[in-house]
Amino acid sequence: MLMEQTMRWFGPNDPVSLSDIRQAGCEGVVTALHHIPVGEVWTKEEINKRKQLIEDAGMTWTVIESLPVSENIKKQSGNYLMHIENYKTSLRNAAQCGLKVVTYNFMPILDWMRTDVSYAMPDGSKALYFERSAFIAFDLFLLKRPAAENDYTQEEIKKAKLRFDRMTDEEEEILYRNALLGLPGSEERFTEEQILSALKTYEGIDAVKLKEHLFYFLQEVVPVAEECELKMAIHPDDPPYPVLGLPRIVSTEQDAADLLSAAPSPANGLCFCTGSFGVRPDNDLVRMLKRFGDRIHFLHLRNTKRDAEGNFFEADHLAGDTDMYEIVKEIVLIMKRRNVSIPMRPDHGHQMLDDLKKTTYPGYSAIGRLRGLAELRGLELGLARTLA
Ligand code: DNO
Repeated sequence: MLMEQTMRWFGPNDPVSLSDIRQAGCEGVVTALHHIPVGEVWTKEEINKRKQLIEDAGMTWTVIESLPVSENIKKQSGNYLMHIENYKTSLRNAAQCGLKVVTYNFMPILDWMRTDVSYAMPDGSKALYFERSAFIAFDLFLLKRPAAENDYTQEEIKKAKLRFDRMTDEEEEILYRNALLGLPGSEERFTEEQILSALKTYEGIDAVKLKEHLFYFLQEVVPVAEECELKMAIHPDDPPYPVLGLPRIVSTEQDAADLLSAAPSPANGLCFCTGSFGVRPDNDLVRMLKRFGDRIHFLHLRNTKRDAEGNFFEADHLAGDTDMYEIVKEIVLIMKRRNVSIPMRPDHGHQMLDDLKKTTYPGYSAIGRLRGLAELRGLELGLARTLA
């Protein structure tokens, strides 16, 4: 039994077509109804429309990425109880349409964050990059977040200042745009005012409080997921530590253990993203796979390369700090033990070849992901045969 191979598809506006994804060798796509405002119900009609498009292209849709959790639920503010009820209704609707896995995250305000979305690799392709000094420069000198300097050392601030002073106006503009890119799948970019006022609404919500809110959410929705045979799969924080003074609570092995035991049901599981967890040297991914294997319902396979300063770039899928051989080996063993095929997607990819001339969602051009998928597929097949 092999992993179910999928790619993310952002829907009919995605410049990467369903036919492209099928030609990459995927059996399915993972997608979301990005046009439905966060907090509202996904109706069966809308879900089925999307499902039909995918099936007409010869593939299946089993994983949602993402059914987003509203800011009100994360903060327990405003109409959050109604949003939780809506979430349950969306889960029931998704299950009735035949979907199996629901990916989501609990990162406040921002999803993933990079400072450069076209970082030149030595081979001429382009990667996503997080440069710590540039990020601190953004926070202190572009966003000008109040009291931001308390989050950094004097040394870091000095370096960020030097970095900032050397930036051209154009570089500042690009950094600003990258950092405020917003959520993948939306064209929406936050303005400076929007971010600063959103940040203010998190005053008083620290990591302990945010965890309480996550656990409450899980205790509400997991029984519904269980009853309709859906699996919830939380995506870790990216990068896996606090940013812009916001708490982040799905970054470490301990975080994962805490949230899994807050609602101890097989329906409460993880989207195991090797790229996100792998940025922290204190996360031992193989150990985490061994420990949480029964609760992993979706896999994002990706690699990063970090340095001592806290910078990291997205490496080739089989290179970087994460030993992909050991990871895939562990996954093969988990699937064998559980007798299931876990859906995976090659997460992100370099912009390369013809894609260098195209505009796609950062990280989601076709050819780089196809390369990642092809390499991972070969690795898995070899391991599965050997371990059979
Ligand atoms: C980034 C993605 C994440 C992920 C969400 C899940 O490329 O892996 O944006 O989709 O965090 O909710």
